[in-house]
Amino acid sequence: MTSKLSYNLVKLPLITPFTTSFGTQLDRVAYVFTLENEGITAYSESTTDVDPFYSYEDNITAMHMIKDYFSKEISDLPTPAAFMERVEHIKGHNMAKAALEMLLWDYHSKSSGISLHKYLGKSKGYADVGISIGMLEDDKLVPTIMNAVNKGYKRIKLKISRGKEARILSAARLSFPDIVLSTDANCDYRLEDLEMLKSLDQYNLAYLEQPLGHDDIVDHASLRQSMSTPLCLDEAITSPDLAREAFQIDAVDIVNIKPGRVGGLLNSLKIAEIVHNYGGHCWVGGMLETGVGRAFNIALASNQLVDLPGDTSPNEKYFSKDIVRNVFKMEKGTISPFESPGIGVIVDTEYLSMMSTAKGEIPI
Ligand code: OSB
Ligand code: MG
Repeated sequence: MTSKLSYNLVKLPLITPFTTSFGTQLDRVAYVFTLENEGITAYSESTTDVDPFYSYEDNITAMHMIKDYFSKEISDLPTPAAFMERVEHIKGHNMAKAALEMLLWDYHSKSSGISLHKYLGKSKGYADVGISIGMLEDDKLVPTIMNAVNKGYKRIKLKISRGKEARILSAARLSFPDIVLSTDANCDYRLEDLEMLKSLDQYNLAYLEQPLGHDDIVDHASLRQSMSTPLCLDEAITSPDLAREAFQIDAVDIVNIKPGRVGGLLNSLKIAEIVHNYGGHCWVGGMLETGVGRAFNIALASNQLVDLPGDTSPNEKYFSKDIVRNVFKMEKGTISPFESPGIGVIVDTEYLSMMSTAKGEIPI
């Protein structure tokens, strides 16, 4: 077969710097992969970033794993399930695996002539949308929330960090007593901060996202017992097994599913199923993806098992110009996935090339 795998490392400036407890991001720097075979062009995006601050993976580790281990497993264009079986013995590196797994999903749904959300099955045909708002200067917080509420977002999530939580959440609640509000600590607390974390119950949050360690579920189980606010896990759920274990030990109410973090869409669907079977809830998160990664997230978020609004804002929240020609529009707090085959995005190859700091081919 004459398939070709290539990559672009794009650097797109964010409209607003994005500050979490682990740092401030000014640009989205992402590997975009292209797979060409017999007239079909498939795309994917690695959710890794320059720094290993959200998880241990970064762009360089992802490229190493893809070049040295994973790319050779896609030359015969296996199904995503077959690919995942072949790489199962390679530990971790879920974001790198996911980049190729999702490339195969786009390829196979395109070669079947079916849109990805339908190809995945059980689609509602739309995704409910919330917004993730990074930490801002005090005077910008309330206007930013106001703007998001006016745009119709169905849930507002505010990033917090140790020591800043009360200022941020009390300011938000004072101005917006009734909005659906959640907060994300990105692992900034420890169980010793129990009193501070318990004090968050007063803000009537839809949930508290990932307060404790990135690889912890046991302390989260203790914390959950002491709080009335539902607990959502993000970083800590890196596999279907960990999702099951977290529910088994009562460590979680809600899972933020990110296909990159869990090794792709197949594992994402498995996790959604597990969450559902345990009576939990889930939503699809994001990693500030370009229009390519965003299209996968929105297709997944359209699944019937995804029952809460996710962090899948329209492209315009992130970039003044995206690398795709067709951007998502939000209407009444929902976004519809594209109906053309695969992820359905039309990549602006000229702009992609212009914004690339590196590009190349990976022999397969
Ligand atoms: O924890 O959900 C997170 C962005 C980068 C890294 C981690 C997270 C996030 C977000 C933004 O919250 C989600 C998005 O809008 O893509
Ligand atoms: Mg999170």
